[in-house]
Amino acid sequence: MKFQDSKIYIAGSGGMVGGSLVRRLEDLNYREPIVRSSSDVDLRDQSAVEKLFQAEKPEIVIIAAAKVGGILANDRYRAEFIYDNLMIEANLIHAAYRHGVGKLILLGSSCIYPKMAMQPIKEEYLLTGPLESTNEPYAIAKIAGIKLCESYYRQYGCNFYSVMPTNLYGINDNFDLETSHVIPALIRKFIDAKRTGETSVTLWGTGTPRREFLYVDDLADAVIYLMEQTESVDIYGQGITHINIGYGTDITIRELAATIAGIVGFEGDLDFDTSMADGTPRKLLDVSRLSALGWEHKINLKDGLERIVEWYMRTYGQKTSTGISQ
Ligand code: GFB
Repeated sequence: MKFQDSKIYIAGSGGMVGGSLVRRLEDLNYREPIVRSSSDVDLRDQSAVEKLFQAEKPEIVIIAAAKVGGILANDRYRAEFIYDNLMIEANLIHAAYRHGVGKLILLGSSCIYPKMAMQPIKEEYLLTGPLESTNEPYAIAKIAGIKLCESYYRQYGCNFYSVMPTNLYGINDNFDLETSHVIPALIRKFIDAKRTGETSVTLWGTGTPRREFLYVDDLADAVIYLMEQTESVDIYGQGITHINIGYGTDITIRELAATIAGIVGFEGDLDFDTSMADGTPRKLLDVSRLSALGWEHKINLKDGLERIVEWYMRTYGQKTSTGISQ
């Protein structure tokens, strides 16, 4: 592989996605990547980022660093979601340009697309309609990131581009019930209910929204695959600004809940708190571009969920529910 000896900087290596990228490079016998914890380098601070690039001189940068969370966190911490993400992207992309980085890949999110986009969602649907309001600040920051990469390519010829993963799940996810995404929340709720003998579990919204879920190790595999073979000219040359990374099929939140309840062995009822937001009714990515490049997911949803339930029990099994927060 042509990049095996390159100096690759994984920004956000302390998170679920960044950690998985580091493990994937290790599996492929890559040179040890450059990593920094968020307490060592605050990526919102331009001078700190500049110092990091001066010291490490990365040849490739993958941006997995971001302020992320589920539907409630996005809605409640709107200022943090837009400010932190804009600063992280702008600082890293500008430093990569100034220091002559040979390739940069920015990770975004499927929430960049219009709320009522046609399904499955093609890359070219970006900026064709209004966004879902609960995550508009986060989506605007990620769209700005896409446009930063595109603009640095068009003005300076930088080999920078973006990839848009669908909803992700995996080990080291955030299991805090207020700020997490739906999969870790449901795993924790069903395990806690089983443990305490509760007869029902409350979900947010109506249970009818449809979501597509990809295991984080598949995402990491796809990103490294693209890094090895795709240049920015390939992306922009197709008249698009980014490439979707998805699972290919979606399910309703009610079906997801039934699957997780089955894995955990919870046999009680599902209640729906309809005062909580549903968010986008559906966001299934069109992955035909990625498929044409020869990549498909390997871990099916049921197997992935079983792995996470098993990991959660091993990691938090002995603790009370109040002992788990992030
Ligand atoms: O995963 P989630 O928080 O994010 O919620 P989004 C997905 C769906 O699950 C929504 C429902 O319809 C929620 O109402 N849901 C049901 C729950 N019960 C729960 C629960 O206990 N916790 C949570 N969190 N949801 C986020 C965006 O949207 O997805 C971000 O806000 C980002 O910007 C991310 O794109 C991937 O899929 O709705």
